[in-house]
Amino acid sequence: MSHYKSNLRDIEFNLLEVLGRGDVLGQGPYAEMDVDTAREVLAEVDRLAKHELAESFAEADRNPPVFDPEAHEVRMPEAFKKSYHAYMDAEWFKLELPAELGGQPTPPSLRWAAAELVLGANPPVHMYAAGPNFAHVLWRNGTERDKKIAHHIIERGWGATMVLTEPDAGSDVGAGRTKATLQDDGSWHIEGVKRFITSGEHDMTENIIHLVLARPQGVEGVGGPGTKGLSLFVVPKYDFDLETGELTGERNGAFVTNVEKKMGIKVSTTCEVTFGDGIPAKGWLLGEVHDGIAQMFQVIEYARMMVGTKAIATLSTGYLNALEYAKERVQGADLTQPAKDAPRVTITHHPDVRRSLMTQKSYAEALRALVLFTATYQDRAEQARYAGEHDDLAERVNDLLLPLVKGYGSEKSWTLLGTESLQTFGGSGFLQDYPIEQYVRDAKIDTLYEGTTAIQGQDLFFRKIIKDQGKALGHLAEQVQAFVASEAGNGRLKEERGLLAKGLEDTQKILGIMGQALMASNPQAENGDPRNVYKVGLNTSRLLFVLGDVVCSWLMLRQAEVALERLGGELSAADQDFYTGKVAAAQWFVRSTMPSVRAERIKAELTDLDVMDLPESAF
Ligand code: ST9
Ligand code: FAD
Repeated sequence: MSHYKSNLRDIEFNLLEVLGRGDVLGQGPYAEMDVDTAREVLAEVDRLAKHELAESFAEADRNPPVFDPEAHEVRMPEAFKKSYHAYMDAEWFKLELPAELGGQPTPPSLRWAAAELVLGANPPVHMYAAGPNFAHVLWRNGTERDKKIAHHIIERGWGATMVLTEPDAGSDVGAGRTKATLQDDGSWHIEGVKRFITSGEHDMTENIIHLVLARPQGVEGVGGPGTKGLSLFVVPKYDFDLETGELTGERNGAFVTNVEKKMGIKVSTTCEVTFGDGIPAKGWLLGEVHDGIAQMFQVIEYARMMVGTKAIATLSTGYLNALEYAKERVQGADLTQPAKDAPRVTITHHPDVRRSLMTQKSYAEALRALVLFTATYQDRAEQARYAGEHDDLAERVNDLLLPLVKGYGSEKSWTLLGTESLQTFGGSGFLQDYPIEQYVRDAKIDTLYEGTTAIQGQDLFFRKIIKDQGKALGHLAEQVQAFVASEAGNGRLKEERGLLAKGLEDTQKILGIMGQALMASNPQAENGDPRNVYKVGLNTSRLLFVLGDVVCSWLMLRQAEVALERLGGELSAADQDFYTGKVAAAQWFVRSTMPSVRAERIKAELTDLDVMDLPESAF
């Protein structure tokens, strides 16, 4: 039986009943992808995910890839290879590509909905399958040469990687020392050691294309310190004929010199890659422009969305597995039946188990809503691009929401998988007989890679709010405020709308405190002291969490409003349950998160510099 339990009903509810994707599907650039086709796509990806993709999930964890350090090669588990090829052969990657690259234009919201199914069933399949997506980046940013490489990647099914991290350059990408030296033929030689490179080596594709950030040497005006001095290079594992894509048989000097042993997602190879040690590592400057960090952020933005989607997909299947177990596990008597010989009941009868299940359900559904809501702004931005325009607001709002999807989404998912989903199984959750222990191990990474939670919190405040001058946040806050002031829910959601209003107000207060601290850190301000910026840094993670809770509360109440309308009409028994559950989950989410925002506000008000003044030796 498949470990993976999807929630297609909720995905379709989000897309079609709440977020109005019916107005986007089948229109303009997406003319060929109408609502019926979208449903078929989701149904087919769901089937593939539950069967061929999910099949190798546990086996590949127990029998991870084997690294041969002499040959610098990795042997992948056969079961996983089968899953990977089943996915690639089905060509769902074409949904991600524009028509010029042989793709099937599809709104991002539907793409992320389908991605949830793959990422829930077997996340590393999605990562190894990213070659065509990387090709899209080459095609979008590249010269004619890069565009040819993009076509080879897609047509020949090559793998690809994003190569930023070095031993001394993790969060601080700008500390990278890998260098690039221009050659007479216009190519570059890369030298340095990169660390933690996902999909850096495997035996599932004939070639791997590395997108490497390196610092150009000896060229005037480029290669300075920090991230702005980094350029992006296209570095293949094997040399190939540019016109045909045929491998020449020559090995390029990009060798995997170690594969990490990890806590989770073991089948996803995490590699040390050494460039230019002995054999030169030849590469090309992407687009022949020195704009590496901005180009790489196109990949990072996608990958942050992907990580957030992976996290929530795992929480959702974790919850559904826990629910199934709880409905069958008989243990203890009902709390109202103190007699020693009272009948034993399934654990769903216990209030604390219900608390736990509803917490899991409401977060899984809230985080899915966040992912798909974010994707609707990607729909807008992409539609504008197709029309040769630029939807500035849509891009800003998407940017604002990304740290919530990635940072808040991954923290909530990983924590709840451990504290609630696994816990529901009691001791059995700790065993490999059930998928939960692997979910917990596999989901922890989501709070770490693609920028740790601390980095997401800082990105949210400094870049997405302050640098943005509050434009995107203002747009969102207006929508939340309008909802609060509305009659949404026919009186049934009055209390929750009140709680949301208070949560929004408390969040605005926290932002105010942070804004004041930032201004007070300006040495030019009256009594300005640069150390006041620490008070901002002490609150960035807090802001990430409270804003996540506020946005999700609002999205859940929007869902409840739709559900209440549906509940007024004729419904099948399944739909009756679905919509009843929706209203209950929304009310639960708002009642359990919004009151805590007041406590967070009080903590923010109490922020001082004591912890920064404390001598390190006192920790
Ligand atoms: C990793 C991979 O962890 C793990 C999973 C692998 C999965 C593989 C599969 C992925 C599939 C991908 C397929 C591609 C699909 C693409 C399709 C699309 C066609 N937003 O603030 P500054 C830029 S990988 C946008 O001064 P610092 C911007 O250009 C490792 N851009 O930063 C800016 O200039 P400006 C992941 C941003 O202080 C410039 O950077 N590692 C953003 O120099 C400088 O900005 C990390 O994520 C943004 N949010 O450097 C590192 N932020 O301001 C985490 C910056 O002029 N560390 N830029 O616009 C950070 O993010 C740091 O904050 C830092 C700081 C490095 C940016
Ligand atoms: P550090 O940056 O050393 O951080 C240590 C701690 O300090 C963290 O808690 C962090 O939040 C905190 N911290 C650091 N700086 C700050 C700051 N300025 N303010 C506040 N707190 C801070 N990289 C790639 O390039 N390509 C990949 O494909 C890739 N895949 C990966 C796969 C795996 C399994 C792993 C583990 C990592 C991968 N990475 C990849 C690297 C990953 O992106 C980094 O691990 C991550 O960005 C954090 O860097 P670090 O590990 O060096 O931690």
